Amino acid sequence: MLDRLSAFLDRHARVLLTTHENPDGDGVGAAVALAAHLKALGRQARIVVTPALPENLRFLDPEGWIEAHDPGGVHRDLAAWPDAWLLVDASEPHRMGPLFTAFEGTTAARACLDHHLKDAPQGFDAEFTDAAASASAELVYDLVRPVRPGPLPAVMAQALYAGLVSDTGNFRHSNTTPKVHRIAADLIAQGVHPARTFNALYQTATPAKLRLFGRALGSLSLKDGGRFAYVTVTRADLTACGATHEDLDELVEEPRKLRGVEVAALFSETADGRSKVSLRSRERVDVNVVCRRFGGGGHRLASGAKAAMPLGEFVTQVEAAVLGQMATDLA
Ligand SMILES: [Mn+2]
Repeated sequence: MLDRLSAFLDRHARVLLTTHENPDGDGVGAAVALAAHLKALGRQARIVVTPALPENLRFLDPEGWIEAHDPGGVHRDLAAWPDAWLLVDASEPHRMGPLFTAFEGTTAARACLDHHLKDAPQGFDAEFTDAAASASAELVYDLVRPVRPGPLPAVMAQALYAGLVSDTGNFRHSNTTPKVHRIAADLIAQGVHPARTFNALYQTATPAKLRLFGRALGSLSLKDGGRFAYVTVTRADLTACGATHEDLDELVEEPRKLRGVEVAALFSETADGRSKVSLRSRERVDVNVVCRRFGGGGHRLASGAKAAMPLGEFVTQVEAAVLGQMATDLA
């Protein structure tokens, strides 16, 4: 797969890298590392994200490579720029959000690089996926490291490390393999600071975020004898706390902390009025199956979905699906 990816990148002089809407540390980290690699080879690489890069990921872009998608302005003709358009850390074109329109209109070769579990990706000319990888950053590392045996550029090492940290939940999730630790060890030996990375990624809460967490924890619901736990956040909650949707990050980890919980969920209302769920499974329940039923997906132990229905109705439907899946998987 990586040989195919390498050949694909070799065939295209101008590579546009994008990731899923609301970029995370892995999508951004993998894209930055790959851009650093391509630029060092003398290729043209751009990274466009939507919406803008979150505050806590800015340290991954010290060179200012990342462009916030501006469809009415500088990116009006974005579709015409690339020879290849590579979606990083997702394998469903619509997950690009507003960037999808340009993606649809480009004559560039369209490809994806991803580690999420999905059916065969649709809508691409080439796909580079490996569900066994912990993170997209792991795939980029595997692509880059053999051809760069010496010291890695600092930007690249930092970006790859942040990607691993993000998708393994600080080396806590079940995708934390011996290989992940070996890669991390290599990157730390290159000069990456684990504590500084953790502080930059996660120790960034605002008072509004803590107030929102307090309010959300007050909504805690327990079902099935405490095996399913969830919290709910409405747009009114966000407003009351002066919080933003970015402040919901990591909130789903709170109900997951409960002893005896098999599945934890965060239900929220999106800015465009849809309902959203983030599901986390302790180990045995496949929440990817649940989310796919609602048009979403992700991994077996971490998935999400959105639906155009009122939050209360969505909670009822997802709860029924989760309890059904738990009955199957915990039998
Ligand atoms: Mn990822």
